[in-house]
Amino acid sequence: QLRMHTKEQLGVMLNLPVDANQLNLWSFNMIEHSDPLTFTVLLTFHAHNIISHYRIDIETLKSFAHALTEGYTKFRAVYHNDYHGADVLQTVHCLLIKSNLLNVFTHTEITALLFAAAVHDFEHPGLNNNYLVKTKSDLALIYNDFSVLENHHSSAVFKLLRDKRFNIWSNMSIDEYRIFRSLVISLVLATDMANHASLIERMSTYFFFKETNTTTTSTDSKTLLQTLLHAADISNAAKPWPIYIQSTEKVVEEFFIQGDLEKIYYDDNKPTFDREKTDVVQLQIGFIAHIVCPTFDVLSKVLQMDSLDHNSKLSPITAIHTFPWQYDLQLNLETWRQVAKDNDNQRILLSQKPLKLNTEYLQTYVEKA
Ligand code: 8BR
Ligand code: ZN
Ligand code: ZN
Repeated sequence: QLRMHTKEQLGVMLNLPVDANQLNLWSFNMIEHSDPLTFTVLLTFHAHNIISHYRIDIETLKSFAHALTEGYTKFRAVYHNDYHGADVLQTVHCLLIKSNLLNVFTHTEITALLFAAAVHDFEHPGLNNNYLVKTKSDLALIYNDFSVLENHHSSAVFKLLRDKRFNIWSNMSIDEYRIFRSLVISLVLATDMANHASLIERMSTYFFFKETNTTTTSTDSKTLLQTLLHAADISNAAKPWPIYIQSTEKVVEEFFIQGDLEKIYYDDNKPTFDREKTDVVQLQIGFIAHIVCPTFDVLSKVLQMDSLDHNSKLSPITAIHTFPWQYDLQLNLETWRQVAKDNDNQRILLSQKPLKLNTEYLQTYVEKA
């Protein structure tokens, strides 16, 4: 395979603010860097041989990253912006290199996964599907209320690729492009949180068959790719506390802006998230316990299982080293539970209006842990 530049050369040549090794870290904090999509797309695509394999012109790739950034920042969403897109891309890259999954997927599948991660929230308006449906928005009408945002993210990015200036896949064969496009669409659509339960269920059914030896098939690769992207999408709760808490402040503020709009413009006395009433501590405990933990549990299980199939068994020490997210996830959940027990301080935390998390106060719990 033709490799145009070594890792070091690409970073230096393009004068990128981050080097490839930094992106291999689970604890990499995207918020600390500006123009995050450009360096993350360039470095991760290069690391997985995508630039050389598809003979992507670097200027076209930079133009694409730029156009992607414009779409992600179009509505000035507090959380669902270019940082989130770049963060999910970097996290998917991290999950791939820290597991044995690189040998499991085809190069087309890896390319589709990384591309889907980069584009999965393109042109996000900072309002959720529920809001778009109940306000009878144009988007909801176009997509008949079905995964409105996710349909739009995927559709809009493929429209962008129609423009020669941004078409990074011009050298992909027609047959490969058909497979690639179908995979990207199904990956982006699977990021709709409404699909969480069915995705976990599909993964669990696979384990049941595997454990009872009623099948010899290996994991359905599309389901596994969807789980990886879904996990990366909610991974900030499984990152070291300072990263997680910064993201949470942004997610929650985006929810509250939606709540404000619901109250002001739609006279809705039951807004989705009311900044006066929402208990952020309980919201996060619920989010971690019911969404994030089951997702990462199923993922850890499959990583251990697939490494059994394709490699020798991992020792317990290797497993801890390989899966840093389990440790951070448990610690973050435990921290919120400590905060929830502390009534006086919780009152202080929740009495601030407009509600903001008191990061310094919360930090004391991490230090105690
Ligand atoms: P999307 O990025 O695809 O929108 O998925 C993330 C969703 O998970 C949020 O829209 C929200 O519903 C939920 N969530 C909550 Br609650 N807390 C979150 C957090 N700390 N980080 C990320 N998502 C969170
Ligand atoms: Zn999304
Ligand atoms: Zn997302």
